[in-house]
Amino acid sequence: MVKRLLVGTALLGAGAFGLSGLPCCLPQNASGIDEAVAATTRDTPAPAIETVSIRVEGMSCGGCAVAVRVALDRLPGVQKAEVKLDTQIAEVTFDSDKVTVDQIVEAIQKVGFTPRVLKK
Ligand SMILES: [Cu+2]
Repeated sequence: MVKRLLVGTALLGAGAFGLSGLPCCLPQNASGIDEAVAATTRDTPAPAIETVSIRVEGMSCGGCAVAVRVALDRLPGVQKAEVKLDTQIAEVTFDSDKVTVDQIVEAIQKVGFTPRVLKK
């Protein structure tokens, strides 16, 4: 009886934590996704390929990571975007003739997270 009560309390606590506080999935300004990806994607292969690692602060679940990845994938010039929730790192391979690191950073900000460029 006592044991069962304790388990119930623990579950309640976990539930309360999950529902409160941290921005989850698409926070305040989810409409930013459309703005971030408004430009059309061109699929012409290009030579000036670079990779940037960006720490993305504020991701709290897989939905957050997917939202960031989708926003990056849709940027013209982004060839590949990998977003890892456990390390909070996004690795973006992009064509620097078509998109800049600043634009990539901006796309992450627009879906509600805080990007910090680690290395270019
Ligand atoms: Cu989330």
